[in-house]
Amino acid sequence: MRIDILTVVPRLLDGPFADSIVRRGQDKGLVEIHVHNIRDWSTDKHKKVDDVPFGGNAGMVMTIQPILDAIESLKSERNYSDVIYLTPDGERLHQGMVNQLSIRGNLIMLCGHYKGVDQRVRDHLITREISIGDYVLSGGELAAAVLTDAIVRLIPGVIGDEQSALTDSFQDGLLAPPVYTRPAEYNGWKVPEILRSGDHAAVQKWLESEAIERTQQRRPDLFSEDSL
Ligand code: 6GU
Repeated sequence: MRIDILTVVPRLLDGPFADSIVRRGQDKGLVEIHVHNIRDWSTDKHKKVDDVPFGGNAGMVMTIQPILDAIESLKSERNYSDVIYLTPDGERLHQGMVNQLSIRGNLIMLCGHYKGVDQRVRDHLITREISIGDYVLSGGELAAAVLTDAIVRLIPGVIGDEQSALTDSFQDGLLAPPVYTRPAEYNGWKVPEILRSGDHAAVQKWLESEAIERTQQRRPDLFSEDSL
């Protein structure tokens, strides 16, 4: 899979893909992540990428030209299954959407900045609009990083068996159960006896009931329909 991210602040994305699991996915050749500066496509003599809004409200709006040219140039090189616009008024991201996106083809992610992009970009070029939650970020870049991370870790081969994405919180509609490691007792704090019993079936049963209890306590909404 290939993910192309279009932004006016590419430096915001220097960090998130350079380490850990997303780095491993790239090193293994399972995903390519390319961050592009929208300004590089601007035909304006000052490389402008924004302008004042029609109607006269405050703030600046990202113009069509560099975005259209960037998307067209990417599309002329390969196929993309979606052109995603990261925006707080998009569909709120959940694990089910991430699962879907991880088994589709290449993706373009457009990061909004300022007051966002000209509506005609959204009408004619964007196939999907995604928000990562009900709060406002300064731009779509951190949201694109979140979405990319969530997708990449699901690409087969990126995560080893030892970390299994299937046991993540949300993947089975439940929050993950608590985890413990050695030592079995520290500072007087003990690991639950059942985990040290060696009874694999009993351990699995306990973990499942802990996951259910944790979900009931913290996120009862996950038990209602359409939450995944
Ligand atoms: Cl995708 N963009 C911005 N600017 N703010 C957000 C968001 C996206 N998702 C949640 N808040």
